[in-house]
Amino acid sequence: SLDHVTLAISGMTCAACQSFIQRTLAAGAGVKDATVNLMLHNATVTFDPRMTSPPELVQAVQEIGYGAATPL
Ligand code: 9UX
Repeated sequence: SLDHVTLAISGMTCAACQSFIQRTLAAGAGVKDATVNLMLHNATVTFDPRMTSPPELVQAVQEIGYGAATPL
């Protein structure tokens, strides 16, 4: 079955950041859905826990230059 996690995101200041982070998360192996909320500074991700994990999702966001933390 699928798991859900909410990540706190920092350094996200415009809609292009939001789109970039959302597309990065959505492209990850095992990610079924990713929604980034610019105003709330978070990301909600639905994922297959056999294929990825919250620490891997955090790392993917950090690798493109934003702060991320889990769980929120
Ligand atoms: Mo917008 Mo985000 O001009 O790193 S893309 S601030």
